[in-house]
Amino acid sequence: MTSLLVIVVLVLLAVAFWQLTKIFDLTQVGASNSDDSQIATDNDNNVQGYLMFGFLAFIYVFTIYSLLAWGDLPLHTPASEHGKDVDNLMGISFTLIFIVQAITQVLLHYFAFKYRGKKDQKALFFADNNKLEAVWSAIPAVVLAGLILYGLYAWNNIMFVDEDEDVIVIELYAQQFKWTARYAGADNVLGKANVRLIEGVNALGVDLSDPNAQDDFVVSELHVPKGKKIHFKFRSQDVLHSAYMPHFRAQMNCVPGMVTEFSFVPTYTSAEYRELPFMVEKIDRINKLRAKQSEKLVAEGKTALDPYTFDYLLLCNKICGASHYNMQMKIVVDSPEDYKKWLSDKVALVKEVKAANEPAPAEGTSSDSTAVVSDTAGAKMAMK
Ligand SMILES: [Cu+2]
Repeated sequence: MTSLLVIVVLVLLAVAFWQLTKIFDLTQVGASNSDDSQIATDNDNNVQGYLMFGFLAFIYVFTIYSLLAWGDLPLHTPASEHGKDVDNLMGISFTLIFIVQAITQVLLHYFAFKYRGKKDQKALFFADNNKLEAVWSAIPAVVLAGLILYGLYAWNNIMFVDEDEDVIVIELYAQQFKWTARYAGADNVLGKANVRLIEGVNALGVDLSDPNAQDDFVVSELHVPKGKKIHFKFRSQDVLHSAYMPHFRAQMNCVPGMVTEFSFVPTYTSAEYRELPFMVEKIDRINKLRAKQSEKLVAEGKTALDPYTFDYLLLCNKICGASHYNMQMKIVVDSPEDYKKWLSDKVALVKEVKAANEPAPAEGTSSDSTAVVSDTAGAKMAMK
C-alpha cells in the first residue's frame, strides 16, 4: 500500500513538473531568438540518436547485471529421469533467444542512429526485395520447425506410458485449497470415483463398492520410491488447478470432470537431493538470511524463525482462488526399502469409512452440501 502511494505521489509530481515547464514555455512567447518550433533540428536528432545508443547500453548492462545477481536462482539439477530433456529444451530455447536478441537489438539501435533525421535528407523509396524477404522468413521458419520437432519428440517421450510397464499408480486430487493423494494399493488399479459419492471420510468420492477400490488408501503427504516410474492421475473437485512439481520438471492441469495423467521416475531421494553441493549452498544461504531475520525478531520479542530444510513440493500453478498461494503438498522420495516401510501401516479407505460409520445406525440421510456431510461424519467420529 505504501509503495502504491509513493508511486502515485511520484506520478503526480512528474505531472506537476511537466505543467510547470509548459507554463514556463508560455511565459517565453514573443521573446526574441527563442526556438519554440515543433520541428526537430539536426541537434535534436543527434541527441535522440545517441540516446538510442544509451538505451542499448542500458539493456546490455542490465542483462549482465541480472545474470550475475540472480543467475543462480533458477531450478538446478532435475530430480527426475526426463528432467534433463526439459532442461535441454529450455537451455537451447534460451540460448537461441539470447543470441537473436543480442544481434537484433544492436542492429535496431544502430540503424535508428544511422538514419536519424538530417536536414534536407530525403527518404529512399524502397518497395520490396524478394530475396531479402525469403531469407528472413526462411531462417526463423527452419529454426522454429527444428525447435518444435525436438520439443514434440521430447514431449512424446515424456508422456509415453507403456501399459505393461511396472508402474506405481497414484491419484492426485485437487480442491480449493489442498491436495490429497490416493494410492491404488496392491492391485495397482484405482477404484472408480465420482464427486456425487463424496461423503464424510470419503472426501474423494471413491466408489466403495468397486472391487478395485477395496485396497485404495488416501494420504496427505506424497511418498514415492526412487528409481520407479510413478504414474499420476489427476482429478479436480472444483475449478482448474495445475499440479506442479518443479524439481521433477512435471506439470499437468487438473480439470474438473476428467482425468489427466503424467508420469516420471524420481532419481534422487529427498535425503540425497539435500546433499547435492548446490542445494547445501542454497540451504546455507537461506539459513543465513533466516538467522539475520531471527535476530531482528528476537530483539522485538518475537519468536525466531525455524531453520530451513529442503523438501520436494507439489504446488498449484493455476490461480484458483484466494488461498491458491498456499495450495501445496510435501513430496518425500524414499529409498525403495523406506517406501515399503512407509506403506506397511497404511489403512485402506474402505476400512476407514467403515470405522467412521460403525456407531451410527441412523444413516442414509445424505445431503447435497459436503460441508454438512463432513460435519456429521466428524460428529460420528467424535461419538465413537
Ligand atoms: Cu489450485
